[in-house]
This record gives sequence, C-alpha cells and structure tokens, in this order.
Amino acid sequence: MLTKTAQSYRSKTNPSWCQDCGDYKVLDALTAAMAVTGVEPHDMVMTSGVGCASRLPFYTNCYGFHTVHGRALPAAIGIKVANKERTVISVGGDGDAFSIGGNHFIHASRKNPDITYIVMDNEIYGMTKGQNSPTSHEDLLTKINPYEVIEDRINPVLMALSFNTSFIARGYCEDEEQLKDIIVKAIQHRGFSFVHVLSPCTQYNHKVTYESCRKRIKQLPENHDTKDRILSMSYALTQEPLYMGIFYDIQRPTLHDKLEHIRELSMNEIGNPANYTLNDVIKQFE
Ligand SMILES: Cc1ncc(C[n+]2csc(CCOP(=O)(O)OP(=O)(O)O)c2C)c(N)n1
Ligand code: SF4
Ligand SMILES: [Mg+2]
Repeated sequence: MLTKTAQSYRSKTNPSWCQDCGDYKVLDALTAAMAVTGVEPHDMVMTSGVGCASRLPFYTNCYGFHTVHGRALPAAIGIKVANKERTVISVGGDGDAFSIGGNHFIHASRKNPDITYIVMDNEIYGMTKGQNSPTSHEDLLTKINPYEVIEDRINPVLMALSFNTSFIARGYCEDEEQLKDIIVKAIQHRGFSFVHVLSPCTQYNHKVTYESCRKRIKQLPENHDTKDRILSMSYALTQEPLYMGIFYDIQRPTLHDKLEHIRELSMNEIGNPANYTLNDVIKQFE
C-alpha cells in the first residue's frame, strides 16, 4: 500500500467557498486525518445535508451522498447498516445539524452507529446569506432578527453529553493539527463520534471571527477524565472560555452489535430464514 497524504483524498473540484471561510481548514484537517487512517478513498463514504459546510464531500474523492437539508445522518446510518466495512463520515453546518436535522442527532446518538459526524459551526446560516442558527449568539442581529434575538442558543456538546453520544470532541479550524488528531480518534472510535468544530463564516457573522475564536478558546486539562460524563458536562457548560479537546469517550454496544444480537435471537427461535418463503412470512399475518 502506497503511503497516503491529505492530497490522496482530494477531488479535482475547487471549493466554491468564500476566500477566508473556515471550512477550507476543516477540509485540510479532515483529509490529513483520512491519510493517517490509511483507509482507501473508495472504502470511505461521506454524506452531507445542505449548506456551505455540506459542500465538503464534493472536494474529496471518497464516495459521497449530498442528501437534503438535515438528512446527512439517516443516510449515513443506512449506508453503514448496508455495508459495515465502509468508513462512513457525515458533515454539515450548525443549521443543518441542529435546526432541521436536530432530531436525527438525538436518535443517532441513541442508536450508536459506527459513524463520525463533523459539524462546522459558524453560528449562522451561511449559504442563505446570514440568518440566525440555533447556535447563534443571543446578541446577533440579522435580517430575520433586526431588533432582538427571539430564541436562546443551544449548546451542542452539552446536548451530545445528555444523549450519551459515545465520543464527543470540539476543535477549532485554525488549530489544524489538533483538529486532525481529534478526527483520527473520532474515525477510529467504535460507535457514534461527534466532532463540533468552530469554523468562522467571514461573510455573514461578525460575532464569530478568527480573532474572537482565538480569544474564546481554552484547552481541556491534559488529565481530563473522558469517562466522567458529569465532569465533561461541567466543562461543556461554559461558553467563555469555550473548551477544546476530547470531552467524552466511552464504549457501548453499537447499532451493528445490537442488530447482530437480534439476528442471533431470531435465528434461535425460527431457524435459518433461508428455509422460509415469502408466502410463509405472509401467512404469519393472516
Ligand atoms: C427543506 C429546506 N429548507 C430550507 C432550505 C434553505 N437552506 C439551505 S442551506 C440552509 C442553512 C444552512 O446553514 P448551515 O447548516 O449552518 O450551513 P452553512 O451554510 O452555515 O455552512 C437553509 C435554511 C433548504 N435548502 N431546504
Ligand atoms: S458564506 Fe460564509 S460559510 Fe459560506 S462559504 Fe462564505 S464564508 Fe463560508
Ligand atoms: Mg452555519
């Protein structure tokens, strides 16, 4: 096997992102992480929803499924169930993940499929030219909230901890080396891994700039116990500073483990399904 580089995972398509968009750095960190895993591009599948961040799979040469808004996760889960040998990575933005797709995040966490979810959070809807998203700062006035922001912001890492998502981390796009290491661990984690990434939109969000992010972030202590959910929650609760690193990393049965167990139980009860015809199955419901 030839040694892989980040470039081994890039497609020939040039990103259509604005010049300083944070998503470029996420693409660099992700493809560098893919190279570390050494998994062949044709053994990886990426899914995404809709938005600027969701364009990322076009810029890799892995298989890709650009789904509809908010539906990156159900597509990824289906792909993994159909073919457990594939490495499956979903990507999207904060709107895609936590507005229209919010429900899927809850249930993916419950199912614990062996897939990775990377959310590029710019705290705004970038693609549709700057509306408030669920993670927007309460003071961010936009065309849809010209006087005052109506809704409170959500806290993605705290939410994931409450769902017992089995791997939870946060990175910043400018800290590419740390982000790459986090993504490698997320991909190698057995179960649902969630990586929350700060990735500024330089066009529409004047509250989340590279400068403000640098001021805001702080590393989790080196000896942070990633099995301690309550301690992780206490770090996740604070917005200032915003902690970076791996919050939580546990092992619990994956969706695949559970489906295999159910298959075993049913085989014990009814024997090999190959011995049944479709008519035999239909008769059970007569
Ligand atoms: C069903 C549906 N509703 C609304 C839209 C319009 N729409 C496209 S992208 C988007 C928000 C994207 O925001 P985010 O996920 O944060 O991605 P970003 O562009 O900021 O990277 C919306 C509302 C759509 N495409 N489909
Ligand atoms: S609008 Fe914002 S999120 Fe979209 S490409 Fe431009 S900088 Fe990036
Ligand atoms: Mg966004």
